[in-house]
Amino acid sequence: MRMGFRWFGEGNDTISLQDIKQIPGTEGIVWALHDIPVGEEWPMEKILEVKEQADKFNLNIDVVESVNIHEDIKLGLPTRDRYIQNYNTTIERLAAVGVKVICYNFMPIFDWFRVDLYKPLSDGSTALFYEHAKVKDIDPFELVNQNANNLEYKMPGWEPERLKDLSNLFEAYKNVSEEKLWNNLAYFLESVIPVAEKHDIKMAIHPDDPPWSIFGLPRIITNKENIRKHLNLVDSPYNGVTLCSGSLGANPSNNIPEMIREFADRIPFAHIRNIKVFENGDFVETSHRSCDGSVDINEIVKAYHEVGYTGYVRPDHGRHIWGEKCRPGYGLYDRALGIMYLWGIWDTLERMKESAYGN
Ligand code: DNO
Ligand code: MN
Repeated sequence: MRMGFRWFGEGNDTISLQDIKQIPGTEGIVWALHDIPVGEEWPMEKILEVKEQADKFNLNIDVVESVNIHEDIKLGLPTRDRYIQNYNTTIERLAAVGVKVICYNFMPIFDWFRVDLYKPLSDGSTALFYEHAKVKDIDPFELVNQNANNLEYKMPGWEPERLKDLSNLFEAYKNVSEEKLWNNLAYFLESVIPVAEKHDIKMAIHPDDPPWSIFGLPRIITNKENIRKHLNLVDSPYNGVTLCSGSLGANPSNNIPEMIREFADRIPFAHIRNIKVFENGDFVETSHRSCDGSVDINEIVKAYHEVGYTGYVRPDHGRHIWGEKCRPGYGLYDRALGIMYLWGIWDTLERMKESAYGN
């Protein structure tokens, strides 16, 4: 596995490239141009700027997360063709600087969704928290306004400019069933995958987080059957998945090691993180350690090792620990600890393999 670390960019992240460089076994940044409005082409000079910054620390820029999808594409509006064209231009430009994987998601309106970004845990840390009953009752407008005003940082997918238009968006999605959303995804892939193929960039869809419908909006990348369906929409190695253990793990019936074994050659990028799922459907993000949460990270790493995984990996969210002030879920310390846990398991498995062959 090739380890990366999500970085939000100079002036947009509390963490420096020097910090990232010092995390053992970390080869690259997982990056994006967060200030380019969704749907626009990414300017070459801005792409090159990130490359230059990363080059100074000998960190690769192989994985981009995310080139977000304009709502008109997800809604299947006639204007989608223009945005798909821009997307393809961005793919070409990213390929020109050596990018290998683009992560994206196909969630209507929101990206990952939580109720509390700083839920206190018993050890004095805080973490992202999803409260099932609250999401059922809450008015999304109120929640979004609270978050948009209170946050020091803009959350990916929560950009206030985009969310201003929330009621129109909700209205537009009234006509979009799950089936329609699948069709709109297929339309997007049919145009984008040949371009990705030509430029040797793997497209990797991120599962929906949480993996079920919220606020009546359709969500489709939620379980093994649906991931299989997605991969078959365009059956190419360039149409892959970002297998996120934390997103899929929120539904305890998702068996992630099983998915790794089935989809091994279609997972160019993996997110590995743990969450604790409660009986009432609430979940909170925990350390990566298997026994701290409900997702068996040990078994997951074992499955990747077993299939001879050579793709990219990153720890996903972490808790906020040791008083760190950071972007919610994206501090340095807990994610760095997560990386060391993942390497600890991996290196042990490697040793065991070597000794099994008598070395
Ligand atoms: C959740 C995170 C997400 C992810 C985007 C991908 O598990 O990894 O924020 O980055 O949904 O587009
Ligand atoms: Mn993820």
